[in-house]
This record gives sequence, structure tokens and C-alpha cells, in this order.
Amino acid sequence: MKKAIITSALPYANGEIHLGHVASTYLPADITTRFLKLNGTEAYYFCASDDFGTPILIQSEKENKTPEEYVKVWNKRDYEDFTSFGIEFDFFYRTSSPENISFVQEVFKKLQANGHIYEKEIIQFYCNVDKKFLPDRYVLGRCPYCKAEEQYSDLCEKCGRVPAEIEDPKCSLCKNPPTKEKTRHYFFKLTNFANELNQWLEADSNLQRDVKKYVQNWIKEGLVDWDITRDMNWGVPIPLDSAKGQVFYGWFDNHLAYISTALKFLNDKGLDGKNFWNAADIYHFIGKDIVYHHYLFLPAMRIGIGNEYKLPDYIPTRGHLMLQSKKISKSRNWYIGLKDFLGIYPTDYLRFYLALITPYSQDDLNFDWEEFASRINSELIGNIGNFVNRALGFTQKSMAGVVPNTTEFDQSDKEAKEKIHNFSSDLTSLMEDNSIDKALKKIIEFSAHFNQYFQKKEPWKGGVGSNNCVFISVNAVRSLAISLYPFLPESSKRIWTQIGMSGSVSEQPWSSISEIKIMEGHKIGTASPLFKKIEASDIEANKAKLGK
Ligand code: B3M
Ligand code: ZN
Repeated sequence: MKKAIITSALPYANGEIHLGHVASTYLPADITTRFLKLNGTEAYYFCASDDFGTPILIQSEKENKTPEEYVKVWNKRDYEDFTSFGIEFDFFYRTSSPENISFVQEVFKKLQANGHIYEKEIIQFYCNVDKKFLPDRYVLGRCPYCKAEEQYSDLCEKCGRVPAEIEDPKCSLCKNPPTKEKTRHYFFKLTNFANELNQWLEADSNLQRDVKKYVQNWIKEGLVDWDITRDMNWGVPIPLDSAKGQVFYGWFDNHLAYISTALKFLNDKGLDGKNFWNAADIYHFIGKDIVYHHYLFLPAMRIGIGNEYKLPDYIPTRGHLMLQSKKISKSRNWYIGLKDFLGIYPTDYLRFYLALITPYSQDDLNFDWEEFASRINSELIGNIGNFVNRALGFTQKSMAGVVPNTTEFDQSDKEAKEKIHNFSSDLTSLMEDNSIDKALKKIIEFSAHFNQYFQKKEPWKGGVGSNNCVFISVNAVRSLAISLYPFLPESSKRIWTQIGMSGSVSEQPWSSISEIKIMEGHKIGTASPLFKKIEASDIEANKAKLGK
């Protein structure tokens, strides 16, 4: 049996999940996992909350909570929001788990033993009022490049660069100017890995070509060693006496939680987690802003410990979601929280629309309320919902819910049957290639074909061939139900029940979407409309909430 491990970027335990998160990362990963499972792969989908890092510490201090209490709240809330969106993790854990902490420390020691770690004295900002070193977000100042004010020392949000030294620095807690103090930091020798990283990038043909290209350009321009130390106590402690009061930088520990979370789950299940990892196809789904970390830092660390855990096979990397063609921003309320959205519309509406507009590329995508309404109304409801309801409704009303005996097939029956036969070969390679938007369009096309077929055959007139039309259409509905399962799990289950199928749709073999499985005499369940139209007036109201 083929094996796969799927992860998606770990959400910071620091604020709610919004539409931007799910579009590029969690939904594509969930669709792929569900597909792989149907298609006979032993696949597991893992994720965790990313609990460490300066922003989280600062926010917990503001809320008068310990960082432990603070991240616990978000870990739980994120998991609930994902679940209500149909994101079905096999295990959702946390980077602050005891398993991850000891795994990270072990990896560090191996990297050190293999000569990939060195110590260096550096100058750090220090706040004499707050009595602490000030890494990353603890320092605000002017960007030395674009002169934007009030930027954090680890990233200028105006120009996107990492300031070498921020000008006019202030402690972000008390706003006093910090002093400079010496401190000793550990560095990871990323520069050791340029050749091996290049070789891996060349060899892995599953990686997206354009991403590969610019990562290889970075390597050509010269890599820089990573400062993996932070002078604070919220993080994985550096396991050395010489590093009291220091922890690892969040990007040293977080991606190791892909592995430690998988090991915890698989070992607890009675499998050999490490063997499974190394026998599986490894997928890391990410957004394009964290390419550097996943294409360089993560593989270098795995290579650095002697490839004990294999490198990723796929790193599906997608662009950012815009909202009404503008950048999402929480502070300007140009933003839609996942929970709020799902309070208004069913999960499958959002899954359908996002899957349709999310290409397998770096291109940014755009959530547009009007487009959302029109695609749901015309493609999900007017096409798919309409066909399912017509076929099953007619069977219920005119055939007492029983699939009738067939007679000789005419040309359009034969074509329709052919459509079912070819469905799997049309669709499977798109699913395997990560082209989920194109795959969903194929499914819509399939449904459109059957709508036309049904329309043309006019079974309501009771002519010869009505029985054939019902027989083939009910089978097409079955194929639709299974093919839609990765995309619209809730609706797919409802269709399955309405056709009167036994067992669970999630247990059907994917390849059976190309088979005629429902036989004459089968009694369907109860047909009822699957979806409710979106009203234009509601869309106006939703739009009006933005930016207020
Ligand atoms: N927590 C979120 C981000 O930068 C960050 C991802 C970690 S993945 C190992 O998008
Ligand atoms: Zn700048």
C-alpha cells in the first residue's frame, strides 16, 4: 500500500484563522489528503499550532496571561475552526509539546556533532527598563532602506526587507531607547549545504519549477548562516549549560514539529513512525511567503542530521488571497474570519469557491463577494445541485424511487456511459498533479454534460429511453458524489444518502467513479434540494461590513 504524510504550514497560536489561511494551504492539503485516502494510499494529515516566538510572548504579556495559557486558547480555537471548515487532520498537536521539545534538542545536538553549529558573539539591543534582550518584534524603529517609521527590527512591512540595523530603535514594550549589549549566539551553518540543496532541487521533479528557480538563485547569490538563538525564555531551551536563559529561534523548532507530531501519532498507533516517514511521500503545503524556510532551512537541517528523515517530495506552494482585490488586513478590518464566514454560509460553499479560484501556482488569488455568489448560484446550485436533484427527484416521483430496467442504449446513452467510463482517467492525473482547481472544473463539466443529457432525453415525457436516462443518470450521480468527496465532504455524504447507498462515501474506491455500480431495482433514498441560493441583498450587506 502506498503511504503519504501531508502537513500544512503551522498556524501561529496568535489570532484567529481567516480566509487567507485556508485558501492557499489548509484547503488544498485537505482535498489532497481526502483524495489520496480514497485512492488507496495510507495517508495521514498532520498539523500543529506554532506556539513559540516573540509576537506570541508580547501578546500574552499584554493580556496578562502566561504564554502557556495564551497558546492553549488559540490551539483549541484553531482546531475548532478548522474542523468546522471540514479540515480533517489525523492529528493536530503543538510545537510546544514535550515530544517536539526533546526532538528539537536532539536534532540540535546531532547538528552540533556533525559540525553544523558554531558560536559567535553578537551585539543585541537590551532594554534597561524591562531588563531583557530585545529580539525581532521587541524593537521598533525606522527602516534603514525605505525610511518607513514604526517598523519591527526583523521585518520592514513597507518594503519587505530585513533591516540590517534598524534606525532610531525603541523598545516596543516601554518605548525607551535600548542599549546595546554583547551576547553569545549559536548559528546554523546553512552555507555548508549549498551543493546538496542544489542537487536535491535539481532531482526532485515534483517541485514547482518557478519556485525552484528563484530558490536556486538565492543559493547562487550566496546563503547566509542562521542565528538560531533568542535571549528569552519562551521557546525550546537550548540544551547546553553555556546557553542558560536562551531558546531556539521559532523557525528552528517549528518545522521539526512536522516530524515530531507524525512520530507521536504513528508510534502511538503502533506503527514504526520513522519507517513510515521514510517510506511515505512527504507533502508540505505552504504559502509563498515561507518558501525560504521550507526550501532551504528545513531540508538543510534534515540533511545535516544525516537524512534520518527524508526530505519532502512535494512542497505545494501557493499565492496569497486578496479580498475584493485588496490585501487582507486585520487592523483595517479588510478581513473575514473563518468562523464569521461559516456563521453565514455553509462550509461547502466556501470550499467550492476557494477550490475553484486557487491555482497550483504562486499567483495571488482574489476573493470577490459577487463572484462568490454567482459561482455558487450558477455552478454549484444551478449545475451540480440541479442535476442531482433532477435525477433523484424524477426517480422518486415517477419511478417510485426504484432504478428501472434498461432497454437498448441509443447514441446519447452510449456517450453518457462513455463519460462515466472516462471520468477517472480525466480526473485522477489532475488530482495527483495538485491541480485541484482544474479537477473541480472537470467535475463541473461532467455534471453539465449530464444536465444536457437529461434535458435532451426528456424522461418526463415517458418516451422510450426514459428508463435508460434514469439508470445512467443515477449512476452519474454516484460518480459525482465520490468525486466531490475531497472537495465538498458534507454535500457528498448527503448525496450518498439520497441515492440510498449503504456504507460511507469516504470508503469507496476512487476508481469506481468510472463504473456503473447502481443496478436495476436499486431503491434510492429521499431526494431533496441540496443547496439554497445566495441572495444579492445579503452579498451587499456582507460587502458593507468590510473596512468598517
Ligand atoms: N507559523 C506561519 C507563517 O509564517 C508559520 C508557519 C510555520 S510552518 C513550519 O505563515
Ligand atoms: Zn523598509
